[in-house]
Amino acid sequence: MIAEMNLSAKAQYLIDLEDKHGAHNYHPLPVVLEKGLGVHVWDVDGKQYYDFLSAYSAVNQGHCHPRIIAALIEQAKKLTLTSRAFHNNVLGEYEHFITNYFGYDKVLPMNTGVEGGETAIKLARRWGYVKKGIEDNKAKIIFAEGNFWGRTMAAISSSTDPSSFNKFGPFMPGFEVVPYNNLQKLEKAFEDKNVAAFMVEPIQGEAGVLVPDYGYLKGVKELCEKYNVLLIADEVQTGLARTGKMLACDHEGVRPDILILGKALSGGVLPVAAVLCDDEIMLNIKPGEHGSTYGGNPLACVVAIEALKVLKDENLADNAEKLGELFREKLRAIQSDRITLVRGKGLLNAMIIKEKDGISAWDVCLKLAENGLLAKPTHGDIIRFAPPLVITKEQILDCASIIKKTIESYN
Ligand code: IF1
Repeated sequence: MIAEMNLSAKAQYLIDLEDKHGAHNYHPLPVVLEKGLGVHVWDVDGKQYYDFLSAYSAVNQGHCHPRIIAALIEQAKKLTLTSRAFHNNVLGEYEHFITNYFGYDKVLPMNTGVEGGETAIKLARRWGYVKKGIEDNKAKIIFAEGNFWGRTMAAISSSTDPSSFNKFGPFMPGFEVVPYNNLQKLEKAFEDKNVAAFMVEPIQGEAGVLVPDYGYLKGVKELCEKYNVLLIADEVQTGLARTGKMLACDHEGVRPDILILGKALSGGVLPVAAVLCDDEIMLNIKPGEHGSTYGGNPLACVVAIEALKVLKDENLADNAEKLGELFREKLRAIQSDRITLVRGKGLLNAMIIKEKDGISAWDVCLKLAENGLLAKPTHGDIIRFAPPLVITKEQILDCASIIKKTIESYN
């Protein structure tokens, strides 16, 4: 076993404060961060790290991107929140901008990713009743095994991970789960006339960066068309250039009926989420039937416009595509029987670590942190590697060599 990291008194004090006064719903690495810029973060003792989590892909544009922060500060001095009881002078511009950017008729602004998911399901159910003619209260939403879309009661009701749903029941009815990456089982489920939508991550993040077979998404879309079922793409984690295209669905040229975005929509500055779809679906929800106090607030609107502009202006999708290839190539070249698999797309990657001599993925992450690279283990044996997309070739090579050095130190 590797000993826990040596912590300064300051870091230990801050960790103890969280432990004493905060809920125990997380088990973070023992690192206390106080500053971030681009691909780097610094801890309270001044140690610099590469951030290979990017706040679960929320900081695709890099920490504290100067353009995004400038937009935030300028707007913060003028107007931050009106609620939707009144109009404001940025909401319309944002709605125009984002619908153009992604090619949908309308957007419904929310805050967190999970609210985006809830919104998408409400839209799909409403469409099911009003347009598809499903009998009231009979609508079904299909999900894929291993799905993750947040922590609300509805989100955990579709979950197949006991640590998400155990002892939180009773659960939301009208949800059904099929295996991921399996078109036959999906078609079987679609034969039920009450199915309104299939909600799916184009690459499953929380499940451990599970990339489906090429052709799966196209097949899903075809089945959706054949059975008049809406395709809801949860691109909260995979979208916004992370996987090497603006959307992960773009890899197969698939246009979802409902698109959910979150995380990097603000570049990590504040919670901003959005649900996009065409009028045929969106306009079935009328005034007073859905909303949010903060959804579409002026601060969020200007931040999101800037965050989206940065993605294109800095060619972050192309960078993710190119450097992702290079990164996986370097990881696959590491000589170690501890690594059982390297997979991913763009800069959303995972490495599976076989536990050996008591060294687990957690221990590897502690050692990586010591060596200046932050990554978080998941499901015991998977390490996710997802740096900000502003990373350079030189930096990604440096990081690959840190990972190599760390893993080979156990040989
Ligand atoms: C936590 C993982 C990532 C998501 C997809 C919606 C949401 C998420 C595909 C909800 C959120 C998170 C939330 C965070 C950990 C995390 C995560 F480790 F679980 F797998 F990103 F990789 N759809 N993902 O991945 O978005 O409401 O949180 O804004 O601790 O719950 P949110």
